[in-house]
Amino acid sequence: MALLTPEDLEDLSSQFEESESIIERVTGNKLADICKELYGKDMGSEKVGIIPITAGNGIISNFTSSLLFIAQRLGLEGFITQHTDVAGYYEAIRDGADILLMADDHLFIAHNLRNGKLVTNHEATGIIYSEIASRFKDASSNEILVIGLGRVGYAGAKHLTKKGFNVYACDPNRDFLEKAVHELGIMEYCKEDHKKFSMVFEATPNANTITEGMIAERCLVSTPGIPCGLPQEVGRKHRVDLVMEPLLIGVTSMLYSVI
Ligand code: 2YC
Ligand code: MG
Repeated sequence: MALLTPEDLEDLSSQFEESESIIERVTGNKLADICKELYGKDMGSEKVGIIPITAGNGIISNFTSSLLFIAQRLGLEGFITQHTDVAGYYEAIRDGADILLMADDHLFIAHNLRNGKLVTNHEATGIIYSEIASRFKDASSNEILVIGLGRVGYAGAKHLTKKGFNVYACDPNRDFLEKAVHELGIMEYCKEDHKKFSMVFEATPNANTITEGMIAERCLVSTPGIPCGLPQEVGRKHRVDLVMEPLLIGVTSMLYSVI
């Protein structure tokens, strides 16, 4: 999994606000309203404890401060523990946290200590980005393309099949593809079919995974992926709408899913 860099998290608040306005323009819905409908409930007065974790590649500067920014923006009280790791975990619980947020290099989780709900970033990110793609106002059919069937892509493809969309997908890893075809009943996307899509959910750690042949006249690309899967010239030439933000859309989905 590609680890975020401090550069990725620079002026994250404006990246997030810009993404919010694009989401509202192309779906007609605010991100918060999409999450309320998706998870069926609204934010309460939960207190969020954010614990820096030094394991593996260690602290990513701006990571925990970015989480505090989004918690407070959602109207929640939040704090970053003075201590890291286990001492931080103890401090968060001692100081009354209801929801814990912490990430090492393998997993980023939200855990609600009051109702026991636990979610991973990759599940919540896959669900919200695929949901955004599926709500494209100018979609020409209910066929949607999923590029990348790793943890994030698979979670999105599963969400879309449950919603009854005609899901086509591709991934250079045949095992990932066969697993998703077998378990989710999705269809393999073959470029020879020249099928074009107005809704694309891209979840790969690779750049330029989207080609002109894939996209319909009007198209929305929704992707948490860094680097961007949509080549700039393709995006410009075909006036493709792009929802792409490295962290906070996924964290918003995490918090709504555990309240
Ligand atoms: O600062 C800290 O507490 C670090 N232990 C945080 C490590 C986060 C590692 N995960 C990532 O960089 C991201 C995830 C947020 C989603 C994809 N990669
Ligand atoms: Mg990508």
